[in-house]
Formats: sequence, C-alpha cells, structure tokens
Amino acid sequence: MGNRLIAAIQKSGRLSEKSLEMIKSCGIDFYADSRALKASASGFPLDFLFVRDDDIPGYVSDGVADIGIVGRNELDESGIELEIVRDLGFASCRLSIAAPPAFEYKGLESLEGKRIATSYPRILQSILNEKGVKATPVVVSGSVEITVDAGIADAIADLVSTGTTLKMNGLEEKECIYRSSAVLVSRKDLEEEKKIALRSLLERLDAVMLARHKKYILFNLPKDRLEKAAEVIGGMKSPTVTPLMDEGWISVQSAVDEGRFWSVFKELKALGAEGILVMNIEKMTE
Ligand code: PRT
Ligand code: ZN
Repeated sequence: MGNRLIAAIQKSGRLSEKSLEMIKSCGIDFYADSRALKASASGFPLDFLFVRDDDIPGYVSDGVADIGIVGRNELDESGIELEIVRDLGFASCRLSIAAPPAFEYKGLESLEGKRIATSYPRILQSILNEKGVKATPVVVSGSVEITVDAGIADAIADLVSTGTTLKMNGLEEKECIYRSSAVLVSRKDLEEEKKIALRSLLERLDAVMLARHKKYILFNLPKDRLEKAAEVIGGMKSPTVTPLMDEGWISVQSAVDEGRFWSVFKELKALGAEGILVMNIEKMTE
C-alpha cells in the first residue's frame, strides 16, 4: 500500500457508475465487485474504498483516503475544507427553492419568517445570510418534497435535476440558489509519491475530459476554399490537409468544439464541403 493513492468512491448511488467509468476511461484497469468495499487497480498505483457519499469528505480529510469523488453539495454541506482538483461535470444538479404554486415568491426575501425544509441546512443558511433573510430551517434527511404537504414546512430547498419529483409532489421550482456537480477532491498534504500518482491521473483525466467536448471531423473540400474553411473551424493550430486524386479537391481533418459543431457543419456545407464524417474523440491533448 504505502505509496498507492487511495480513492474514496460512492459505493452505490448516482455517482458510483460514472466515477468508475471516468477512471476506467483513463486506461486504469480494476475489477470492482458490487459488494466489495475495496478494490485495487492493476498497472497504476490506485486503490479504491467504496463508501457512502456523506462519508467521503471526512475520509479524505482524515487521511483514510487521499482523493475522492463527491457531489460539490455534499462537500460544501460537510463544511470540510479539501482541495477541489477537478470539476468532473457529471451528476450535475441544482439546489432550488420550491413551494406550492400558491406561494407568492418574489425572491429570497419572500422566505422571511417561513419554515424551509432541506437536507442542506448549511448551504441554505449561508445563502440566506448573504441576503439577510431570516427563515426557520427544518432539517430532514430525505423525502423533503413531502414536508409541505405534511404541514411541517412552507417551502423546501432541495436538489433538482429534471424537476419531475417536484411536479409529482405538487411543488413549483421557484429559484435555483446553488449549482453542483461531481468534483474530484484531494487531501491538502499528500506525500510526494502520492502527488506524483495524482499528477499522472490528472494528466489522463484532462485528456479524456478535453476529448469529451470535441468532435473530430473529416471532409472533402474544393482546394480554393481551404482558407475560408480553416477560419470556420478555428480552434486548433491548423487543420490537417491531404491531397486527393482529383486535383481540385483536398481532404481536411480537424477537432471542433462540440458546442460549435452544428454551426461549423452548416458553414462547411455552404462552402462546398462533401462527405463530412464526424467522430468521437477518445483522448486528446491541447
Ligand atoms: O447512499 P449514499 O449516501 O451514498 O447516497 P445518497 O442517497 O446520499 O446520494 P445519491 O446517490 O442519491 O446522490 C449522490 C449525489 O448525486 C448528490 O449528492 C448530488 O450531488 C448528485 N445528484 C444529481 C442528485 C440528483 N442529481 C438528484 N436529482 N442527488 C439527488 N437527487 C434527488 C433529489 O434529492 C430529489 O429527491 O433526486 C430527486 C429530484 O430529481 P428530479 O430528476 O426529479 O428533479
Ligand atoms: Zn448520502
């Protein structure tokens, strides 16, 4: 063990699968039985502890684990200070104020003197404090959505992703007050060898995350449109150009930001591009 990095991962829940998938996509091999509480990677100095997400910040700060993957909400709620080394982007959700449609909501001020049920009292309180609003928190550990109907709260502050749960319980999302997604956290005082392992993990992770936001495109283009096409594509230094048998034509390939993809696609077509092929990129460096 000694110099192997120990990662605390949620045993079973919304973060589990994606956390492991992210590590696997870095080319790190391991076998994790769903009932096992521990696992070890082969060919990379990384071990896993499978635990409840609530325990992850504490385990990392106590040194039981060196790194962990946890929701930003869970970390902030714990009040434990850890280094957030990467925002992994998955399991994104928002903490929102919700109430029955009849509740007239004009902003956080409308919560003055009201009872608000939540599982995230610390985050809620800090947001209310910022606005100088005094409300009574009602702390529950689950099924927050039923508290209004049950008569113990006037409004709730709960995590939302699709909004279906709120609707099903007759509640209206009034305002998003906080955003969260899964983050990779680390102990602040890692030993040198573990730091080296973490750096190597991050290098791989960055290549995977960068690739996720890009598409690779390949197309044929009349030679004289190359300059214009390069402008449209933008991004990387310059596209790769290969001559074709037909002298007036070339084949062009480049990575394109996913967010800009459809507008690039349209403009390339307008420039006369043909046979456009689009591919996912597995890993890349800038
Ligand atoms: O057993 P363990 O303690 O490990 O897991 P858990 O039950 O505490 O957590 P889990 O697995 O439910 O969630 C882990 C993390 O996923 C959370 O801390 C968030 O960071 C993130 N996440 C993302 C969510 C949601 N989306 C989410 N929608 N966590 C909870 N929800 C719940 C929400 O509380 C509400 O009940 O889903 C419901 C709303 O969903 P929609 O889609 O109907 O809006
Ligand atoms: Zn939990």
